[in-house]
Amino acid sequence: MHFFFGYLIFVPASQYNFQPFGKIPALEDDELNLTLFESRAITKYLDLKFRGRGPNLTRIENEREAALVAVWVEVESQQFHPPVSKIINHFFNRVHEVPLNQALIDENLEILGGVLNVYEDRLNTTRYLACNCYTLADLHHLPYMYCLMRSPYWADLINPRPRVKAWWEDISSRPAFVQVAPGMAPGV
Ligand SMILES: N[C@@H](CCC(=O)N[C@@H](CS)C(=O)NCC(=O)O)C(=O)O
Repeated sequence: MHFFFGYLIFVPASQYNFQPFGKIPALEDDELNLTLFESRAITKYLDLKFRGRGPNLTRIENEREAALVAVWVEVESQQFHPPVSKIINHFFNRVHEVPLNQALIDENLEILGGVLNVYEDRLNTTRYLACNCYTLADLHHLPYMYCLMRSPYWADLINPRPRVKAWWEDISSRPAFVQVAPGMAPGV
């Protein structure tokens, strides 16, 4: 199995042919002669492939929980990802000397604050976003949350929301994430 994940600032993903849109990540599974792209589809596949060998991240055996995982996976993709990616990607573009657009950052910080208010309420009823178990819905937040938390300004979005903060501390201290995190983001 090969996992392709480049370092964007130095090597544009479009220089590779890992996936048809010239982006990363992509995954090749030789065993099944299968090439996958779209990160959320890849994580779902890995959960299926390694079923029984780690935590069950889709809660597939439990109809109710599996349905809630699907909901909160969508929430990450449709509500959290658009504003947070605009902020973080703008920062990365600045490495290429794109001038700072403070209005864009402020506008998206406000949208993101609204999303995190919903999370704060949700985490009052369940330990994790979908249910009381860690699932893909939580895992999908790790990369961009990690970038946010490395900035003293953007971490202020998380710290005043006690349940979101506790959730972040929980999911980011899982051994698998602790292992990969240091390679994830250049100094934000
Ligand atoms: N929806 C896709 C997004 C893929 C994507 O935009 N990847 C970014 C990195 S997070 C990328 O390859 N950027 C490099 C580029 O656009 O050249 C996924 O989740 O895999």
